[in-house]
Amino acid sequence: MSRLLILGGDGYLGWPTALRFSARGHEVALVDNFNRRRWHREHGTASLTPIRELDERIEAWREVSGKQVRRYVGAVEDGEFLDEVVAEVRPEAVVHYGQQPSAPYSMMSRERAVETQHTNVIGNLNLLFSMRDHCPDAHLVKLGTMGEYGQPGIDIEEGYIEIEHKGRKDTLPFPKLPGSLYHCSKVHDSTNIHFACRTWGLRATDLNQGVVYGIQTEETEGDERLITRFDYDEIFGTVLNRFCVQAVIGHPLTVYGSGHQTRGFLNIRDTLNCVELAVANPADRGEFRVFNQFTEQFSVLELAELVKHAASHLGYEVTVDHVENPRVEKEEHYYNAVHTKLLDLGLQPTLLKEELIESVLHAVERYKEHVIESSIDPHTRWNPADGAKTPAGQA
Ligand code: USQ
Repeated sequence: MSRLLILGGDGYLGWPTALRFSARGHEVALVDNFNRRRWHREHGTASLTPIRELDERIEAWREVSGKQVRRYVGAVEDGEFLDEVVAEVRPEAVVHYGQQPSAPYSMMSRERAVETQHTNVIGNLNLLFSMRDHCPDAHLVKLGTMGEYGQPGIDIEEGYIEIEHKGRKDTLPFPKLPGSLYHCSKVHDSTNIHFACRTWGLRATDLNQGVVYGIQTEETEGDERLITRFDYDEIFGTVLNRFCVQAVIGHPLTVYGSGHQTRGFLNIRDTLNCVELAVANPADRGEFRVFNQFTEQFSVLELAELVKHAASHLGYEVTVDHVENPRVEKEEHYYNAVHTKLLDLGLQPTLLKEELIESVLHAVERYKEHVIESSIDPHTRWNPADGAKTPAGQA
């Protein structure tokens, strides 16, 4: 049993992660300032699933499991607040999800871009100082993103690449080509964490996670009061979750552009398994370790076809639309990302089989009357001046 601090513990992944560690007998404390709930209120969107207030969730978990989870309400950007929490909890591991996680949100306006980078970069920096000062031996498990690498024309390695240049060789951080100002914030975080490991001897694992899908985890499925949020709007919904909602309500699937964009994907259950593996196998003092956290690669169009097929077995007639791509991103590109380090630690991937899509579709059916259809179509453009045109050399 160890003491664990989870930042962003009210979120899509943070809440089920907290339950997982609590179920395994760890002493869990959460931090959240409910920004995510606020952002949805401001945009007139909401989780499809009826999520309870944090205190109600914690109380429900106590009833169900007999376990107590502590919570601290405050912002990670508030360095004094975070410092007090870290000093009080003295965690052996910190799992950091407490960030603005949406690429479209970061591209909406200057204000949203600044907010994203402030929340993410300053929050992470505050955490590094607090860990240095109060728990320098603790292990930081930070949620990074596969999107830090972008889509280079070479294989993507796990964090580092051996480079030979003018007759000399070195192993250096893998080059980054982030695709949004949100993804840029994660690159800045990685640089700062790496620096803190080299300079102060902290230990950290950056989990460069792909696109997550799914609703239920082992701990949440028993009691509806424990369910996690599930977003499908153009800002916070990720692509497969969006397609499942669209299929159920009869909205054409919104494939952006050709749909040949390829990404790494993983089930929410595997997010929890990966974080557990990282915590159970900490990095060494001074080590900045990077794991590529996804289990399968798909193009967006392949996903649309998979959802269409699974939904047709449940009696839904689904159409696939190629909408003008609101993002500036490569649609035709090479993509081959190494992801063996978590498998080496024992990860058993949950693969995207038809039954799995059907189970998400069934969960969506249950709450479909909550869907706010006007929040589905994409309005946030990466480059408003150019409309949705792709710049030369990017297509
Ligand atoms: N896409 C569509 N149609 C949609 C929504 C998205 O074609 O209706 C496409 C996008 O153009 C993009 C791909 O699907 O090419 C993925 O988009 P997404 O919105 O599912 O995911 P993304 O913006 O990349 O961000 C999400 C999470 C973020 C995480 C990232 C991992 O919101 O927190 O870091 O996935 S990764 O994509 O590997 O960078």
